[in-house]
Amino acid sequence: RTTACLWLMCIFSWPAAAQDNADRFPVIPRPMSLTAAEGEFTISPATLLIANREAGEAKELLDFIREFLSVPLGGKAIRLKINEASGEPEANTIQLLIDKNSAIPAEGYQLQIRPDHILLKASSPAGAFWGFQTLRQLMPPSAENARVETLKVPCVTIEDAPRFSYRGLHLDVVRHMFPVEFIKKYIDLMSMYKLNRFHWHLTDDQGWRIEIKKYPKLQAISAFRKETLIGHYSDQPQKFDGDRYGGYYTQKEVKEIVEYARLHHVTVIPEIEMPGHSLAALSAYPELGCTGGPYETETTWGVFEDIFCAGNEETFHFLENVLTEVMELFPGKYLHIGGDEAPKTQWEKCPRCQARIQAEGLKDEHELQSYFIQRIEKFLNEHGRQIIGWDEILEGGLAPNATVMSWRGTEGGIAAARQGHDVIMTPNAHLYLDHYQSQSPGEPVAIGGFTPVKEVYEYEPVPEELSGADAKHILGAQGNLWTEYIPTTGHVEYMVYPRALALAEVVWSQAEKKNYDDFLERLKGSLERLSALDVNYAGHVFDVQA
Ligand code: TNX
Repeated sequence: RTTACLWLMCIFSWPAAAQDNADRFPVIPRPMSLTAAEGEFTISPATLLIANREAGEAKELLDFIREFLSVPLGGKAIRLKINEASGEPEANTIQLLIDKNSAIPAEGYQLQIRPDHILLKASSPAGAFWGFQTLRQLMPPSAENARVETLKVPCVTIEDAPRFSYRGLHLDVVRHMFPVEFIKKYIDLMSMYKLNRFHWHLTDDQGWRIEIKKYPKLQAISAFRKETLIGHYSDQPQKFDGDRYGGYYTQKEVKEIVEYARLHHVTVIPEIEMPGHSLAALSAYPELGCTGGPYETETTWGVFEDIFCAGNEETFHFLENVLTEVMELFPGKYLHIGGDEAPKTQWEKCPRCQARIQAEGLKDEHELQSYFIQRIEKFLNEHGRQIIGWDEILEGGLAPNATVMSWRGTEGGIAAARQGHDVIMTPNAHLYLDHYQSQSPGEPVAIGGFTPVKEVYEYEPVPEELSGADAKHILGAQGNLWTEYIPTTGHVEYMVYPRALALAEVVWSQAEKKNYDDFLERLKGSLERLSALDVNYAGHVFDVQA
């Protein structure tokens, strides 16, 4: 009877408590454990930030916290004391304790808010940074952009750690290009929701968007096309240069973005597409294609037959030189080499490709693609880097150390994990943010599909088919934003938010902690924050007031 009683108490008290927690603690992604407490702490200009010695060494983190707080506190940074803070309560302090020997998991944190002090503990600066993002979400939304009367945060104890180490968001800057400042904003928002991998799609048929000093024609020719895709949009000036559309990020700008991301604990993964989706490069260097061209940077979107020639040694020299400059710009372990949608039509007709198939004892053009990717992988591995490729790199045999990004569903990811390869799940049915998100008649034209926020939310990255050691190969998941139909920054934000918040909960929160209704409640608070940050989220795709 006691059990039945407890059970009844649970079902009757739980929804109200959940609602209350969601209102008071609108944290996304949902933490592992959250215990509400009475009262609140007021952060004021008199609050002292105390760091233990290890936290004191994380200078960039301390700067980040103080700069963030200086906005709501009216321009002045709070005082900072670096010492051997013990974690004992000390009135009107925010105590930051980092101890690499503590039992708190990597990227995890503990946050305790009491009426007279705040304690934030972690085993790494990254964990403390994510903990601060939680604290940030407990502040009033106006704290983001304005001086506030009082900066109160509700009392609570939170213990938290991510479920997956790879929590990705992608952006295609080829089909349409976006300013450096916007890329930074994109990264800042990612980090607010504890997403930590920015997949930057930099090259494709419609443009080449990264400066490569050794190949100036990539800047002069490949970076531009005759016109923007899908007609002309008028709500934002297009990047036109005379009568062309396009542009590229200089190496200086790339470095700036990589550094900005580093300060936000986000790793940037650049993608240089090969052997397909390469018409922009071929338009400047036609000798790298099977027919010798001429080629033109594409003004429509799709899958095109002209791709890098696998029979030509020059192709490999070119790509190795390009990747050498790319490696200098991106310190992360992974480089994405594409590998998707590479029709074999030209390779079938190309004498040099056929000669290569013969010479290498390959069965067919699929094995030739595998040869191509393996050669590039070997080059990058020799430089201490790892490749990620779209799931087509399974065809003809996986490169020995490749990580697979499973986009045409989950089958590719399942097969790769069973072969002992790491996998990042990005199945288009659940995680393609270029799909329609509502059936409202006012939706702007999208590429197709229908992936409402609930569909994203309900995605489970570890397929039922995998267990044990195979399941451990699922590093995480990623949302992709291809921009064929997305010409402006406002439109990017409209497609990404709020769906990226659902994604954040998929990759960070424990599966058993997920609850869509509770998510919607917390989303109300988050949307106010996004408004304060001037984010053009899609508010009408669901009724948050319901
Ligand atoms: C397929 S996803 C592509 C992209 C397109 C996208 C549109 C992938 C690896 N390749 O080139 O932009 O569909 O949804």
